[in-house]
Amino acid sequence: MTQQLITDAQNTWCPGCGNFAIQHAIKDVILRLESEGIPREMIVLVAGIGCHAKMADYLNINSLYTLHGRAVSFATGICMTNPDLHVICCLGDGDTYAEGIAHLLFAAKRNVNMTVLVHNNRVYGLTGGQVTPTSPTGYHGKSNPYESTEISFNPLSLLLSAGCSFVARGYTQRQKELTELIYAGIKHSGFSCIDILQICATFMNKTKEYDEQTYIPDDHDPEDFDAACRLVREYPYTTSGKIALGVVYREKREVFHVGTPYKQQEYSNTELFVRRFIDGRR
Ligand SMILES: Cc1ncc(C[n+]2csc(CCOP(=O)(O)OP(=O)(O)O)c2C)c(N)n1
Ligand code: SF4
Ligand SMILES: [Mg+2]
Repeated sequence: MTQQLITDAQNTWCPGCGNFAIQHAIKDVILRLESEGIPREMIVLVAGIGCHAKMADYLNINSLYTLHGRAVSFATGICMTNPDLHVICCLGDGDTYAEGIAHLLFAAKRNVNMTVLVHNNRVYGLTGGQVTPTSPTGYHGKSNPYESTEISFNPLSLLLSAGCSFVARGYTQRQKELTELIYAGIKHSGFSCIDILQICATFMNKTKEYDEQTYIPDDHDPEDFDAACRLVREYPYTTSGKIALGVVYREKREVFHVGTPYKQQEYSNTELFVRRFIDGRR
Protein backbone atom coordinates (compact mmCIF):
# COMPACT_ATOMS: atom_id res chain seq x y z
CA MET A 1 0.00 0.00 0.00
CA THR A 2 2.79 2.42 0.98
CA GLN A 3 4.78 1.68 -2.14
CA GLN A 4 1.78 2.29 -4.33
CA LEU A 5 1.56 5.87 -3.10
CA ILE A 6 5.06 6.73 -4.28
CA THR A 7 5.07 6.46 -8.06
CA ASP A 8 7.92 4.94 -10.04
CA ALA A 9 8.40 8.14 -12.06
CA GLN A 10 12.06 9.08 -12.27
CA ASN A 11 12.77 11.43 -9.38
CA THR A 12 14.86 14.47 -10.34
CA TRP A 13 14.99 16.28 -6.99
CA CYS A 14 18.58 16.91 -5.88
CA PRO A 15 19.99 14.62 -3.18
CA GLY A 16 19.23 16.17 0.22
CA CYS A 17 16.25 18.21 -1.07
CA GLY A 18 13.61 18.87 1.58
CA ASN A 19 10.87 17.96 -0.87
CA PHE A 20 11.48 14.29 -0.02
CA ALA A 21 10.45 14.92 3.58
CA ILE A 22 7.27 16.66 2.47
CA GLN A 23 6.49 13.84 0.05
CA HIS A 24 6.80 11.23 2.78
CA ALA A 25 4.85 13.32 5.26
CA ILE A 26 1.95 13.62 2.77
CA LYS A 27 2.15 9.90 2.06
CA ASP A 28 1.89 9.09 5.77
CA VAL A 29 -1.06 11.44 6.17
CA ILE A 30 -2.88 9.83 3.24
CA LEU A 31 -2.34 6.39 4.77
CA ARG A 32 -3.69 7.69 8.07
CA LEU A 33 -6.74 9.18 6.38
CA GLU A 34 -7.33 5.89 4.58
CA SER A 35 -7.20 4.04 7.90
CA GLU A 36 -9.96 6.41 9.06
CA GLY A 37 -12.12 5.57 6.07
CA ILE A 38 -11.22 8.43 3.72
CA PRO A 39 -10.15 6.80 0.42
CA ARG A 40 -7.35 8.39 -1.57
CA GLU A 41 -9.81 8.95 -4.41
CA MET A 42 -11.33 11.70 -2.25
CA ILE A 43 -8.03 13.57 -2.13
CA VAL A 44 -6.84 15.94 -4.87
CA LEU A 45 -3.35 17.35 -5.09
CA VAL A 46 -3.04 20.68 -6.87
CA ALA A 47 0.50 21.70 -7.76
CA GLY A 48 2.01 24.95 -8.94
CA ILE A 49 5.07 25.09 -11.19
CA GLY A 50 8.52 24.52 -9.75
CA CYS A 51 10.59 21.80 -8.05
CA HIS A 52 7.83 21.38 -5.44
CA ALA A 53 5.24 20.75 -8.17
CA LYS A 54 6.84 17.48 -9.18
CA MET A 55 4.92 16.11 -6.20
CA ALA A 56 2.08 15.70 -8.70
CA ASP A 57 4.21 13.15 -10.57
CA TYR A 58 5.68 11.48 -7.53
CA LEU A 59 2.53 10.77 -5.51
CA ASN A 60 0.01 8.35 -6.86
CA ILE A 61 -3.17 10.31 -6.19
CA ASN A 62 -5.49 12.47 -8.28
CA SER A 63 -3.43 15.52 -9.12
CA LEU A 64 -2.95 18.34 -11.56
CA TYR A 65 -0.24 20.76 -12.51
CA THR A 66 -1.59 24.25 -12.85
CA LEU A 67 -0.10 27.62 -13.83
CA HIS A 68 2.68 29.25 -11.85
CA GLY A 69 0.98 31.41 -9.19
CA ARG A 70 -2.58 30.32 -10.03
CA ALA A 71 -2.90 26.99 -8.23
CA VAL A 72 -5.13 28.38 -5.48
CA SER A 73 -7.65 29.52 -8.10
CA PHE A 74 -7.79 26.04 -9.62
CA ALA A 75 -8.13 24.58 -6.13
CA THR A 76 -10.97 26.98 -5.32
CA GLY A 77 -12.84 25.76 -8.38
CA ILE A 78 -12.42 22.15 -7.27
CA CYS A 79 -13.59 22.95 -3.74
CA MET A 80 -16.69 24.70 -5.02
CA THR A 81 -17.58 22.03 -7.55
CA ASN A 82 -17.19 19.10 -5.18
CA PRO A 83 -17.00 20.15 -1.51
CA ASP A 84 -16.60 16.51 -0.43
CA LEU A 85 -13.06 16.37 -1.79
CA HIS A 86 -10.00 17.05 0.35
CA VAL A 87 -7.88 19.50 -1.61
CA ILE A 88 -4.16 19.80 -0.88
CA CYS A 89 -2.03 22.37 -2.70
CA CYS A 90 1.72 21.86 -3.00
CA LEU A 91 3.07 25.28 -3.87
CA GLY A 92 6.40 27.07 -4.00
CA ASP A 93 7.29 30.24 -2.15
CA GLY A 94 7.84 31.99 -5.47
CA ASP A 95 4.57 30.57 -6.72
CA THR A 96 2.54 31.60 -3.69
CA TYR A 97 4.15 34.68 -2.19
CA ALA A 98 4.99 36.43 -5.50
CA GLU A 99 2.72 35.88 -8.50
CA GLY A 100 0.10 34.04 -6.48
CA ILE A 101 -0.07 36.29 -3.44
CA ALA A 102 -3.47 37.81 -4.24
CA HIS A 103 -5.03 34.37 -4.75
CA LEU A 104 -3.56 33.14 -1.46
CA LEU A 105 -4.82 36.08 0.59
CA PHE A 106 -8.30 36.07 -0.93
CA ALA A 107 -8.72 32.32 -0.43
CA ALA A 108 -7.68 32.86 3.20
CA LYS A 109 -10.13 35.74 3.55
CA ARG A 110 -12.93 33.63 2.09
CA ASN A 111 -11.99 30.58 4.15
CA VAL A 112 -12.06 28.23 1.15
CA ASN A 113 -11.78 24.66 2.37
CA MET A 114 -8.30 23.63 1.24
CA THR A 115 -4.86 22.95 2.70
CA VAL A 116 -1.98 24.92 1.24
CA LEU A 117 1.54 23.58 1.80
CA VAL A 118 4.10 26.18 0.88
CA HIS A 119 7.45 24.53 0.11
CA ASN A 120 9.30 27.60 1.30
CA ASN A 121 12.88 27.03 0.17
CA ARG A 122 13.23 30.79 -0.18
CA VAL A 123 14.41 30.69 -3.79
CA TYR A 124 13.01 30.06 -7.24
CA GLY A 125 14.52 26.57 -7.24
CA LEU A 126 13.56 25.14 -10.60
CA THR A 127 14.78 28.14 -12.56
CA GLY A 128 18.16 28.35 -10.85
CA GLY A 129 18.00 30.06 -7.46
CA GLN A 130 16.61 33.54 -8.07
CA VAL A 131 15.31 35.81 -5.28
CA THR A 132 11.77 35.24 -4.00
CA PRO A 133 9.72 37.34 -1.57
CA THR A 134 11.08 35.30 1.35
CA SER A 135 14.74 35.17 0.31
CA PRO A 136 16.88 36.54 3.14
CA THR A 137 18.30 40.05 2.86
CA GLY A 138 21.81 39.79 1.48
CA TYR A 139 21.08 36.75 -0.69
CA HIS A 140 23.00 36.87 -3.95
CA GLY A 141 20.82 34.99 -6.41
CA LYS A 142 21.05 34.67 -10.16
CA SER A 143 18.52 37.43 -10.82
CA ASN A 144 20.46 40.14 -8.95
CA PRO A 145 23.99 41.23 -9.80
CA TYR A 146 24.57 42.28 -6.18
CA GLU A 147 23.34 41.05 -2.83
CA SER A 148 19.65 41.63 -2.28
CA THR A 149 18.89 44.68 -0.14
CA GLU A 150 15.19 43.89 0.11
CA ILE A 151 13.52 42.79 3.31
CA SER A 152 11.49 39.56 3.24
CA PHE A 153 7.78 39.18 3.45
CA ASN A 154 6.69 37.61 6.70
CA PRO A 155 4.16 35.20 5.18
CA LEU A 156 2.64 34.22 8.51
CA SER A 157 1.91 37.86 9.37
CA LEU A 158 0.32 38.32 5.96
CA LEU A 159 -1.86 35.25 6.44
CA LEU A 160 -2.97 36.34 9.89
CA SER A 161 -3.87 39.79 8.56
CA ALA A 162 -5.85 38.23 5.70
CA GLY A 163 -8.00 36.23 8.13
CA CYS A 164 -6.48 32.79 7.58
CA SER A 165 -8.27 30.42 9.93
CA PHE A 166 -5.34 27.97 10.31
CA VAL A 167 -1.76 29.20 10.19
CA ALA A 168 1.19 26.92 10.89
CA ARG A 169 4.91 26.54 10.28
CA GLY A 170 6.81 23.29 9.74
CA TYR A 171 10.37 22.32 8.92
CA THR A 172 11.49 19.53 6.62
CA GLN A 173 14.11 18.27 9.07
CA ARG A 174 11.33 17.67 11.63
CA GLN A 175 9.27 15.28 9.59
CA LYS A 176 7.24 13.75 12.42
CA GLU A 177 5.97 17.16 13.53
CA LEU A 178 5.46 18.16 9.90
CA THR A 179 3.29 15.10 9.31
CA GLU A 180 1.13 16.02 12.32
CA LEU A 181 0.77 19.58 11.02
CA ILE A 182 -0.34 18.44 7.57
CA TYR A 183 -2.84 16.06 9.14
CA ALA A 184 -4.19 18.84 11.39
CA GLY A 185 -4.41 21.21 8.40
CA ILE A 186 -6.46 18.72 6.39
CA LYS A 187 -8.73 18.06 9.36
CA HIS A 188 -9.29 21.80 9.78
CA SER A 189 -12.55 23.02 8.36
CA GLY A 190 -11.69 25.97 6.11
CA PHE A 191 -8.48 27.44 4.75
CA SER A 192 -5.31 26.04 6.27
CA CYS A 193 -1.84 27.16 5.30
CA ILE A 194 1.41 25.61 6.46
CA ASP A 195 4.58 27.49 5.63
CA ILE A 196 7.19 24.76 5.44
CA LEU A 197 10.82 25.76 5.87
CA GLN A 198 12.19 23.54 3.13
CA ILE A 199 15.86 22.85 2.67
CA CYS A 200 17.03 23.55 -0.87
CA ALA A 201 20.25 21.57 -0.90
CA THR A 202 21.51 23.32 -4.02
CA PHE A 203 20.69 27.02 -3.63
CA MET A 204 19.61 27.69 -0.03
CA ASN A 205 20.85 25.15 2.46
CA LYS A 206 19.85 26.66 5.79
CA THR A 207 19.96 23.40 7.73
CA LYS A 208 22.39 24.65 10.39
CA GLU A 209 20.48 27.88 10.99
CA TYR A 210 17.09 26.19 11.15
CA ASP A 211 18.36 23.32 13.30
CA GLU A 212 19.72 25.82 15.80
CA GLN A 213 16.87 28.31 15.75
CA THR A 214 13.65 26.32 15.40
CA TYR A 215 11.74 25.35 18.51
CA ILE A 216 8.26 24.25 19.50
CA PRO A 217 6.72 26.63 22.06
CA ASP A 218 5.18 24.78 24.98
CA ASP A 219 2.94 27.57 26.22
CA HIS A 220 1.44 29.02 23.05
CA ASP A 221 -2.35 29.15 22.78
CA PRO A 222 -3.20 28.90 19.03
CA GLU A 223 -6.65 30.32 19.67
CA ASP A 224 -5.20 33.59 20.94
CA PHE A 225 -4.88 35.89 17.90
CA ASP A 226 -2.74 38.50 19.66
CA ALA A 227 -0.36 35.82 20.92
CA ALA A 228 -0.15 34.44 17.36
CA CYS A 229 0.75 37.90 16.01
CA ARG A 230 3.45 38.26 18.63
CA LEU A 231 4.84 34.78 17.93
CA VAL A 232 5.21 35.30 14.17
CA ARG A 233 6.98 38.62 14.74
CA GLU A 234 9.83 36.73 16.48
CA TYR A 235 11.09 35.67 13.08
CA PRO A 236 10.50 38.18 10.26
CA TYR A 237 12.44 35.97 7.75
CA THR A 238 14.94 38.82 7.30
CA THR A 239 17.03 38.68 10.42
CA SER A 240 17.89 35.56 12.33
CA GLY A 241 16.11 34.75 15.53
CA LYS A 242 14.00 32.14 17.26
CA ILE A 243 11.72 30.33 14.81
CA ALA A 244 8.57 28.86 16.32
CA LEU A 245 7.15 25.71 14.71
CA GLY A 246 3.66 24.27 15.04
CA VAL A 247 0.14 25.64 14.82
CA VAL A 248 0.37 29.39 15.26
CA TYR A 249 -3.29 30.21 14.97
CA ARG A 250 -6.60 28.46 14.44
CA GLU A 251 -10.21 29.51 14.63
CA LYS A 252 -13.59 28.09 13.69
CA ARG A 253 -15.21 30.11 10.94
CA GLU A 254 -17.85 29.54 8.32
CA VAL A 255 -16.43 27.82 5.25
CA PHE A 256 -16.79 29.55 1.89
CA HIS A 257 -19.56 28.20 -0.31
CA VAL A 258 -20.71 25.52 2.12
CA GLY A 259 -22.27 28.19 4.34
CA THR A 260 -24.52 31.09 3.41
CA PRO A 261 -25.16 32.67 1.02
CA TYR A 262 -24.12 29.78 -1.22
CA LYS A 263 -25.84 26.60 -0.25
CA GLN A 264 -24.20 23.41 -1.37
CA GLN A 265 -27.61 22.06 -2.36
CA GLU A 266 -28.11 24.91 -4.80
CA TYR A 267 -24.70 24.39 -6.39
CA SER A 268 -25.49 20.80 -7.20
CA ASN A 269 -28.65 21.95 -8.96
CA THR A 270 -27.18 23.71 -12.00
CA GLU A 271 -30.48 25.06 -13.27
CA LEU A 272 -31.35 26.63 -9.94
CA PHE A 273 -27.82 28.02 -9.63
CA VAL A 274 -27.90 29.69 -13.07
CA ARG A 275 -31.42 30.98 -12.41
CA ARG A 276 -30.16 32.71 -9.25
CA PHE A 277 -27.47 34.48 -11.25
CA ILE A 278 -29.97 35.61 -13.89
CA ASP A 279 -32.44 36.77 -11.26
CA GLY A 280 -29.68 38.61 -9.45
CA ARG A 281 -28.90 40.65 -12.57
CA ARG A 282 -32.40 41.95 -13.09
C1 LIG B 1 3.50 32.68 -15.21
C2 LIG B 1 4.87 32.12 -15.08
N1 LIG B 1 5.85 32.90 -14.57
C3 LIG B 1 7.10 32.40 -14.44
C4 LIG B 1 7.37 31.10 -14.81
C5 LIG B 1 8.78 30.58 -14.71
N2 LIG B 1 8.97 29.72 -13.58
C6 LIG B 1 8.75 28.40 -13.63
S1 LIG B 1 9.18 27.60 -12.22
C7 LIG B 1 9.64 29.05 -11.53
C8 LIG B 1 10.25 29.09 -10.15
C9 LIG B 1 9.44 28.41 -9.14
O1 LIG B 1 9.88 28.79 -7.85
P1 LIG B 1 9.04 28.38 -6.62
O2 LIG B 1 7.62 28.67 -6.84
O3 LIG B 1 9.65 28.96 -5.40
O4 LIG B 1 9.21 26.79 -6.64
P2 LIG B 1 10.52 25.90 -6.39
O5 LIG B 1 11.08 25.58 -7.74
O6 LIG B 1 11.45 26.67 -5.54
O7 LIG B 1 9.98 24.67 -5.70
C10 LIG B 1 9.46 30.13 -12.38
C11 LIG B 1 9.79 31.53 -12.07
C12 LIG B 1 6.31 30.33 -15.31
N3 LIG B 1 6.49 29.04 -15.65
N4 LIG B 1 5.08 30.85 -15.44
S1 SF4 C 1 17.01 22.95 -6.72
FE1 SF4 C 1 16.60 22.93 -4.51
S2 SF4 C 1 14.37 22.67 -4.33
FE2 SF4 C 1 14.95 22.11 -6.44
S3 SF4 C 1 15.23 19.87 -6.36
FE3 SF4 C 1 17.24 20.83 -6.02
S4 SF4 C 1 17.43 20.97 -3.79
FE4 SF4 C 1 15.28 20.64 -4.25
MG1 LIG D 1 10.93 28.09 -4.00
